[in-house]
Amino acid sequence: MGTYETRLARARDILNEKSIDVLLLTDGYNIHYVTGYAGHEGMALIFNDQAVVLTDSRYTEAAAKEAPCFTVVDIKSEGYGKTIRRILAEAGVREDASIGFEDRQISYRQMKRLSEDLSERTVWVEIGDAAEYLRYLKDPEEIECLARAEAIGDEAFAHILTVLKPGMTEREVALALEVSMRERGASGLSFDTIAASGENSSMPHAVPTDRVLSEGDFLTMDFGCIYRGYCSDMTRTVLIGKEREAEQIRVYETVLRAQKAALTAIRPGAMTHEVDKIARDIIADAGYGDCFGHGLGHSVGLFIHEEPRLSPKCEKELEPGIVITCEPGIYLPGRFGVRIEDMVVVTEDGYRNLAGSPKELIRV
Ligand SMILES: [Mn+2]
Repeated sequence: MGTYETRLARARDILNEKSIDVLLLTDGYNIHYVTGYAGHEGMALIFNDQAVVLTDSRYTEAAAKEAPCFTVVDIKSEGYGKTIRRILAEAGVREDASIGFEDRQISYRQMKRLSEDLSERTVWVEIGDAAEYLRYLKDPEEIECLARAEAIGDEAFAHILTVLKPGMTEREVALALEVSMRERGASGLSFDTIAASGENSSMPHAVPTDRVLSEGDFLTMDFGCIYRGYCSDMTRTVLIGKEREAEQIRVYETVLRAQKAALTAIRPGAMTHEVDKIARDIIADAGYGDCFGHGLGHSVGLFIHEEPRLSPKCEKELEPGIVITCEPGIYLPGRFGVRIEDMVVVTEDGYRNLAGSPKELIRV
C-alpha cells in the first residue's frame, strides 16, 4: 500500500476504536497527514464507503493533486455543514449516525454551525487525541524530511557564527538566521525565531528586540524551519566575547551536562518523564532547580509541538520513530539564561541526533 492508502486505512481504524460511523477531521495538520492535502483550509470526512476532502474553490485544484485517495468536494455557497449532510444522505448514511469530531481543536463556532446544519439526530462523539496519535511515529520518509529541516538549521547556525559581532541587534540576528534557512531550501519558519541576548536570555520565549549585542552577553538562538511540510527545532547559546561572571560558565556547563545525560537515556522503552527527570535532577543538584520551568522536550513533525513530550507530566514509553527535542535550560531572571536543544529520532537501539552543530561553549 502507498503512504496515503495506509494512512487512510489507519484513520478508518478510528471508526472501530471509537465506535463511530463517520470521522470528521478539522485539524489542518491531521488533514494534511491523513489526506496529503496541505492547504489548511477544509475538512476531511471519512467513513467506510467514502473518503472526502471538503474545501473551497481557492484550494480544490491543489487538493485534488495532493490527496490521491480522497474525493475533493467544493463546498461552494452551501458551506461545510450542509455539504456534509448532503454527502452522507446520498451515501445512505442514517440521520442518527455517530460522527466523531476533533473536540481538542474545533472551535465553538464551527461546532455550533455544524450541529445546526446537520440532522439534530446526529450523535456527536469526541475523539480526543485519536487523530494526533496517527502522527506519533514517523516513517522513514518523514524522518528524512525532518533530518533535512534540522540540517538546514545547522547550516544556518554555521553561517550566523561567521557574521555575529558586538553591535548587532537581536532582530538582525533573527533575520539573518531566517534568510539563511530560506536560502538553503526552507519553505518557511516552524515558529517565530528567538534571539535573546544579555538579560533577555533569561526569558525562554523572548521576542527579538533592538537590543544590541555586547561583550559578556549570552545570546540564545532558538530557531527552526519547514522543509517539505516538516519542522525543525534547535537552540544554541553562545557567548559574546568574555564572560562577565564565572557563574555564566557554571550555568552553561550544567545545562550541557544535563542535555548530554538526558540524550544518552533516549532509547526504546525509556519513559518520557524519566528522561526529563535525568536532566532536571542534574540542574537541581547544581542548585538551579527553580530555574528550569519548562519540559525537557516535545515531539516534532508537521507541527512544531507534538506528542509525546519529555516532561514530568507525560508518562509514555519511547518507541522507534518518535522524533523529539531535548532542550534543558537554566534561566536567572534579570541576569541571563542558557538553553541547548537538539532534535533526535528514537532508533531501534538508541537515538540518532538530527542536529550536528557543536555544543561546547562558543565565544564569538
Ligand atoms: Mn523546542
